[in-house]
Amino acid sequence: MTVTHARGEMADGPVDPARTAATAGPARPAPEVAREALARARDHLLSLQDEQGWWQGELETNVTMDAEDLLMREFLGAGDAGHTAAEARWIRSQQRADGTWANFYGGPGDLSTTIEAYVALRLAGDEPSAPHMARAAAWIRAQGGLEASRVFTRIWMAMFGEWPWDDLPVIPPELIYLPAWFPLNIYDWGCWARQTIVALAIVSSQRPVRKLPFGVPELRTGVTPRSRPSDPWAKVFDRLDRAMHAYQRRALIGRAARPGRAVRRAALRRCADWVIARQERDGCWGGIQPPWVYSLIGLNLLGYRLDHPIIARGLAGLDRFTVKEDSPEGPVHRLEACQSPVWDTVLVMVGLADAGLPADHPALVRAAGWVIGEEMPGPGDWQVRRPDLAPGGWSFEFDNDYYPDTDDTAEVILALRRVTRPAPASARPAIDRAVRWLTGMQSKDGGWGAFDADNTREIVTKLPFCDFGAVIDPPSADVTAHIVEALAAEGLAASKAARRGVVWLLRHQEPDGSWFGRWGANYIYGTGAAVPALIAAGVLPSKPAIRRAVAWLEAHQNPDGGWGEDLRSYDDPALAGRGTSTASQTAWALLALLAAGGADRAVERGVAWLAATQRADGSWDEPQFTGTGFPGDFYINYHLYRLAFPVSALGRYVREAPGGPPSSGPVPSSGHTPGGTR
Ligand code: R04
Repeated sequence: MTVTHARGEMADGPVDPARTAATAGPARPAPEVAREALARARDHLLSLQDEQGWWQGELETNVTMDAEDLLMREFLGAGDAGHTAAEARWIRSQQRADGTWANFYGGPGDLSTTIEAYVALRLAGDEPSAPHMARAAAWIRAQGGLEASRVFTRIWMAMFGEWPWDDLPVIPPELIYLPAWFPLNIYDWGCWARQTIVALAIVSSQRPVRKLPFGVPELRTGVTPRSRPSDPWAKVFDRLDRAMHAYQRRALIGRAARPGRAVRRAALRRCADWVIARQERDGCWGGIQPPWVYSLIGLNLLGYRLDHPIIARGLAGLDRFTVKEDSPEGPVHRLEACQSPVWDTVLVMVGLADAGLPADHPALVRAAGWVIGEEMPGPGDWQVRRPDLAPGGWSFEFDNDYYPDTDDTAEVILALRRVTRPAPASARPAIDRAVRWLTGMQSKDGGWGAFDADNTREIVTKLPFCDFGAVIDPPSADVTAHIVEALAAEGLAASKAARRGVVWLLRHQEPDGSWFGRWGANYIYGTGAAVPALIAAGVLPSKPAIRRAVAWLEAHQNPDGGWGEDLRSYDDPALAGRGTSTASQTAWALLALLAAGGADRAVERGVAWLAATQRADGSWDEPQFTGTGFPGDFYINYHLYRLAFPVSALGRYVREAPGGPPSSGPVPSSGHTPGGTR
């Protein structure tokens, strides 16, 4: 790893690593404390850059990733004793005293996660009589058992003969034939759900059963809790599902020649071709674990053996998503649900530029060169809704070429703009393509979804197999804000697209003055995105919408000076804006307050919290998850959030504080106002 510390260009010179931030003491003037904290964090970030120019923090989620990896390997016969033991060590290490596993740090036990972890540990050899297993099983039964778990968990159990396929919703492969204008066609699904459902349609149509060497009757209660759906559409689909079961029995199952079989066979071929066409260079599907795992299983069931290049590449790719560590008990493996190099790199670039790194700093130039090489040339699934739009965007991961997203693309624009001297020759045309693509991806209502335009058909959410996670990709405040901010930075605040985005944001402000956070936790993330964007787009700081947002942030500042928001706020409105202070959430609140102005005391207390809680190495501890995959169901701890966002916030603070910008002396200015947001 080459670390590009250009010492002469650093604002405050080297930092004594032995000196902890806490010794700075509260009596020191805030700007000076902030400058020191910023220098430490900036240097730490610089030390983490890969030689190729990118940054990537671990993307931590929950043990269903590891459990399903073990289950998949058992199903495919692709297990390896050492890997199994290492992954089981990780799963065991995450169990809590009450026997449960949670979906996020400090969260409540989750039934489906605990069931999957339990079965995976049994696969690894843990006996049901072991105290940690007995505790888990007792808790599972008390929560309603396997019968009360999500559809995905029961599909896994059906694959091992521990749950009847007849008691699962049918996912008909014939869905692939529905034209893109017809309700419930696969392009009505969010792209992550689309890829998962097509693969699962293959799997569930085969109704495979590969027996485990043991049973798990201890996880059953014998009571089926499924109450009749109350929503009228859910009722319709419930009846349709029963009809589908009857059709499958009569038209498809059994040895005699049956009507429908030829159609089914053709549908499966078409699903398989659709899946195969979307495998990435690195062997993944969509850069995320669920479609990856189910695509491998589905294709295997259709006859693709483990040594077929598609399957072999898929399994090898999973290995590159496995974090490997040593422990006193032996190696520990855990699987990342996804990797975030593009997202992390551009957030860090913005942070470092905010911290005063000059626009021609080697770290930024190298990062920009790498980012430009990651532009997606097309084609992609987004073209189904925008067939006439030219490609030009970025995705989140190393390899996810069919699914560029608008959120990453907006942040890429904001990052590349901060690297101007010497401008990589290809930056300008890439930024121009990105602006055109983003403009074309705007949804009808003026907002932006993450991966698709107008992906808003609510009816999809009523299907019986959609009991987990978001399944559509409608416009959200955080994504819309990032795009408005990027358009404004490009001088396009007066464009029709940006103005409609601003109107969308103003219309979607919550009654209490905050904005909802779809991809980050939660109202602090949404508000931290919306306020800087609105100010950048020319909304006056004195406008009521901005003052109400500032008042909301001030009212939710913790007594310690930081901000935090528990992920349970997605389900419990009383927890909106409330929770233990974290570095990333404190930074989001500060970014909004700094953009809006007029909250000096709150800003100083927030900055003091960041300085006082900083580690000696310049980073922050942040076990709390502040990233959102699916509100209510799936959460992410992005390990670089704790650094990238505080560096932005401290950098923008220092730039305006008495004593001037963070970089002094012969450092060329970036040519932009702080953060590009003023
Ligand atoms: C931070 C916002 C950036 N921007 C792009 C988002 C990229 C990551 O999106 C996803 C990540 C995911 N993980 N796991 C899933 C997932 C989906 C995403 C997932 C998918 C299906 C099922 C369970 C989990 F869209 Br079922 C890490 C917005």
